[in-house]
Amino acid sequence: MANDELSHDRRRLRQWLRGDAAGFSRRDLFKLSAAIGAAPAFIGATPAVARAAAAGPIVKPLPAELFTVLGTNAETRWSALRDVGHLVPLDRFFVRNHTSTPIIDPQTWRLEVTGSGLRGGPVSFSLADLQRLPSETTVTAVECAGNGRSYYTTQQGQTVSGTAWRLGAIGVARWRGVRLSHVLRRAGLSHRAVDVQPVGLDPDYVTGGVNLGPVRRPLPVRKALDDVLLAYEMNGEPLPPDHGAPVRVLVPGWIGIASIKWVGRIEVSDRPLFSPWNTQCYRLFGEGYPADGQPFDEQVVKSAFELDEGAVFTAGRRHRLTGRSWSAHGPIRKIEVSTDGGATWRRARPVGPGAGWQRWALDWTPRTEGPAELLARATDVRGNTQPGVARHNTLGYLFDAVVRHPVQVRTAGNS
Ligand SMILES: Nc1nc2c(c(=O)[nH]1)N[C@H]1C(S)=C(S)[C@@H](COP(=O)(O)O)O[C@H]1N2
Ligand SMILES: [Mo]
Repeated sequence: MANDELSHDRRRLRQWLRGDAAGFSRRDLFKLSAAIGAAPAFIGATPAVARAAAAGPIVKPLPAELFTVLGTNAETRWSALRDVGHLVPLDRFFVRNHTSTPIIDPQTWRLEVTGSGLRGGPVSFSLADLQRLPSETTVTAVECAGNGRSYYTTQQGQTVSGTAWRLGAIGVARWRGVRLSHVLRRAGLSHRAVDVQPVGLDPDYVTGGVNLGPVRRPLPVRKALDDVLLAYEMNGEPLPPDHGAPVRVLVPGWIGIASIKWVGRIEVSDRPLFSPWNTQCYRLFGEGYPADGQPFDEQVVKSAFELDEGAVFTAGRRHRLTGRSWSAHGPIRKIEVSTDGGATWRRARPVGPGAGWQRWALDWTPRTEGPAELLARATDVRGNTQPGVARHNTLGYLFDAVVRHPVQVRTAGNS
């Protein structure tokens, strides 16, 4: 599967280099780099939905005990996931916004499916139309490709650009919606379709004075027809504004940018599609990577403790360490934890189900006072494990190395 995706991306790249692609051409990219301004191809039709600007980039409250705010984004504090169960409650699910959360009227919202990959003309669906179709429920993670990015710098001394996430740019929820395959078939999907590109209704993303247009990223038709949902419910509630209300795309196992929020249009094409989100960003650039960047879609293996950095423990007392590990390539088979900076390792005990991620626990009785480092290393059923060092790329994606989590041990009475 991973190799199929890679060869699809490579094929798409070759076609793009030949200029044989729709949506975002190499010339467009050139124009962009020259900062001449927005090419007409970036500007989508203004959707006929009621939309009001939100007060800030994020609508829900962002209390400091639940979130760390990073620009237009908010990362979940791992200490806020202790004792909350398998799913991340909506009040603490991380938010990654390129611009700001739009407020969309679900009554007038429509999804337009359009493009050369349909047998006929555009087809539009209301929310009620989608809710009448058979629904499906899945427990799945959404994780930003840049989750853990800051550790390239703090742990490996490397320069990267982008939001300096620690490990809180992931959440697991129960999503309910309709299969994208269902909607595409109803819209008259042609056998000639190759790419499917959902487009967000949030404001255009402008960076460095250049308008990149609405947030969008193509999926190969095979993935679109596989396990992708158009989700309208999250943990049994209507999708909240910050997470894509009324409807978002949910692409299991793939980097968060694939899961387009506030989807208003889906372009289905008989030619490969391109957007800035699969050409300039969300590719691996740097030493050992091709000059045009290596495409990637799937997530890697990671682990985190349900603790703040610098958490304090009492020497001589037994503490329960808890955390979570996850992989896009299958269930977690083994979690090893070190409480002595990596010198010795013990197996942690899995807790609860393994959908989206695996919770785990192990007891620790620290003996000596002073700073300590906790490490967790997961291995999935396919044998993918976390290395000591993540392979550097300039945009800081896919940090999979074991994170060294600093804590303090104090003697009783001194805490
Ligand atoms: N329309 C739109 N969709 C989007 C984004 C965005 O800014 N606009 N951000 C993407 C990124 S980079 C991530 S990681 C996920 C985050 O989903 P969440 O905010 O629900 O946690 O949404 C993706 N979908
Ligand atoms: Mo992301």
